[in-house]
Amino acid sequence: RAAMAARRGALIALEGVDRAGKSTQGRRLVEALREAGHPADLLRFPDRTTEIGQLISSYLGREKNLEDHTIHLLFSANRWEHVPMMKEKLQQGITVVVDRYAFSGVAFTSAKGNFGLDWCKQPDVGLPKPDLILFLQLNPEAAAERGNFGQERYETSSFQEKVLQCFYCLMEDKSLNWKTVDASKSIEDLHREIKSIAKETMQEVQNKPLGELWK
Ligand code: Z5A
Ligand code: MG
Repeated sequence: RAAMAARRGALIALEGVDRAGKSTQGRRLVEALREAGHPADLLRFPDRTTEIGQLISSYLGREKNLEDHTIHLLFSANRWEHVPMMKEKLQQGITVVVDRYAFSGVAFTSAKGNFGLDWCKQPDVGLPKPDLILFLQLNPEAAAERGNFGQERYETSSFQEKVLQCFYCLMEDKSLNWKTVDASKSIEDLHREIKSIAKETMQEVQNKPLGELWK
């Protein structure tokens, strides 16, 4: 009997504006999948623990100034440095949940103005393509109820509004599987919705090859 092809894990990205609940939902999703017997791992971008990540972290914390192209490329490099490990996990059947991904990369840089969308996308072309991108939609008023902005770079309402418009541009790309969810719901209700969409996606893609982003 021919061996059954190994089933791969799904790559699921969480995106959305500041305080939408990406990190909360990422943790909950991975916990729930594991409890249900599906191997799953969480990755967070930026990953501030690597050398590149430490540079990014000091930029975000305003301890360090970096030229705009430079920081864009560092965010991208911070994703690329995880690609071999991500591919290995996916091939082993582990579902990988990423808390922010290339879409944040493009949206935040292009919100600065003077950057073409194509230039912003280029460094991330060829990254593992998410099988699902969950966009956690939250209006600024609801986000404000979750506390004030932090002290990091980019954490102002005028900049976040520009970022949101850039996300909308990226969502027009129908070759990607965007799903918008209402992030104003309770943590628990949103979790249930996200878990159900994630499980559906995992089923759908388990025998399909992993794609390459924007290629
Ligand atoms: N950035 C970039 O420029 N280029 C790139 O390539 C990448 C990122 C990858 C740091 O990101 C910055 O880097 C970010 C984008 C830029 N700049 N900004 N803004 P980060 O991911 O490290 O940022 P963060 O500190 O994790 O914040 P966040 O992502 O904006 O928050 P979140 O993960 O979406 O939300 P949360 O931490 O889960 O929840 C926020 C609060 O709301 C917390 O108190 C929760 O308990 C509460 N919460 C969560 N869900 C709910 C619901 N459903 N109801 C009520 N309250 C809730
Ligand atoms: Mg977060």
